[in-house]
Amino acid sequence: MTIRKTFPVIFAAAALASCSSDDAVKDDGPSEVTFPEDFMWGSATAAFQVEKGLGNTDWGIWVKTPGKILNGDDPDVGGPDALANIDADVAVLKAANQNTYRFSIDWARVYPTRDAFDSDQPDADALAAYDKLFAALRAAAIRPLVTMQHFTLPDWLSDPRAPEEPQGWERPETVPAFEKWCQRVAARWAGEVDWWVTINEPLVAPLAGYVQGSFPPGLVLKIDRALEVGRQEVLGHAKCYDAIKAADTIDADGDGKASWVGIVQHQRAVEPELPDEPADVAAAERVRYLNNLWFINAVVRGDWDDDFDGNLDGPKDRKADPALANRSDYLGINYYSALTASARGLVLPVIDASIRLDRLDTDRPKTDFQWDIYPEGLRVILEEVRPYNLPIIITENGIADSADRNRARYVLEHLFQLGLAREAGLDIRGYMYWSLLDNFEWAHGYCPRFGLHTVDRATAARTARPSTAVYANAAKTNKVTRAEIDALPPYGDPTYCE
Ligand code: IFM
Repeated sequence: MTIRKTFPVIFAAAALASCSSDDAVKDDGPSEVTFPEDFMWGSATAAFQVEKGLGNTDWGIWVKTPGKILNGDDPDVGGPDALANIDADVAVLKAANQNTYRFSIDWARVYPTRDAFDSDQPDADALAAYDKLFAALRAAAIRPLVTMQHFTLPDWLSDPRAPEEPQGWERPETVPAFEKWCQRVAARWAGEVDWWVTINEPLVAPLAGYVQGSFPPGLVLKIDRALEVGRQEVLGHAKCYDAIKAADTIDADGDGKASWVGIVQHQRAVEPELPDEPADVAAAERVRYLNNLWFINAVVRGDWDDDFDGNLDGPKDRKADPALANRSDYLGINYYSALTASARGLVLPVIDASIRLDRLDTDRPKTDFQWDIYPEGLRVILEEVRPYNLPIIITENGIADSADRNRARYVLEHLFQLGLAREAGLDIRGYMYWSLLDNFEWAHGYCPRFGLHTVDRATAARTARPSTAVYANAAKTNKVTRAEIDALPPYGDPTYCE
């Protein structure tokens, strides 16, 4: 596979979108932004990051493999143990004025073995635990936003001990099995849930798992396999969408629609490492297309760019495929930061660029995770998705900040940009802070602290960090003012997490 050296039209459109929003964010703008009464204010978690006892997943195997997780951290030791602390979590959500909770239901917890899945014998304890969570949320009038797959897969579909064999989404049985999983979850909890996510960040797992090697199956620079994972996830998403639509016919929240089903993408504000270097500018356009637009084009427009080259003229490409198009009722956007792309360094095949996510050579303040703090970038990536004309939920946005020194400013500045985006006509329905709790940050273990709440490693007690009150006030008043932001201390040095 080769990537075109010319500048395809599809890239050019994205570049225009980001330029115009760049101008907009430089405006002095209003002194406050407001949000509607029915705005979804919430925070997010994912099963493997906050639950215990998921050793029967690919990640469960991965974390037991020496050297894979920073400091040898283990989600079964000293984590939030969320299913044993449901009341505590719902109480802290409520105390922070949140009306929405995004979490995932873990496939391997509900169906611990292939036999259990094939014979549709779900684990009774797992069902009871999730039933209890739904009941507690309902009692607190907190809307669930449920993710069907957040990185982990059952070990009977994905086994990192055999990385040379096809794993997870590469296996032919995974897409049909995922379709069944979605159908069963949606049927069981149709009366509780209206807002669904199919797959969390479908392009992060293949990049980390097949290019970078930090996620299972732990391969490095296996680009063709990574791209195949991305393709299969598009197919899996579309099948899951249809399955949920058929299974969830109950309008649980009375808004006139039984289900809202969306994809969640991890979008970065993509920038050339050297803005005056045309090859870097072209590299940034390719990365922007591949990371931010390729998947959405497939599931919203049905445009299947099989060879990832930015055009639909390849032998396997398809335009407006009815089996893929219109499969996202809203766009779930996870936004944290920028990335830089360059035509130098470790240039990845097909992508034809090298990519840097952390320690960027910019003047921006950094988080404990070495990511740039770049609130204006939120508008940049929101403008990129304006052409899809869909409702948007910020399904994740947050900061690793163990000292809680920068979190309040980070949240309010991002909310301000979100408010500006609403005023500029984008249909933004909600904001989920990542994360409700300090939790297991994948290969980085417990080191990065994203939580609104700390979790005592011995007792699992939750304690709100001071910044939680700032977020809670925005949720209560549906408003963020410049004066509030100006009253906060400037960004301070992070406590790097290594
Ligand atoms: O913790 C992750 C989450 O699982 C997916 N989105 C990014 C977060 C922070 O890295």
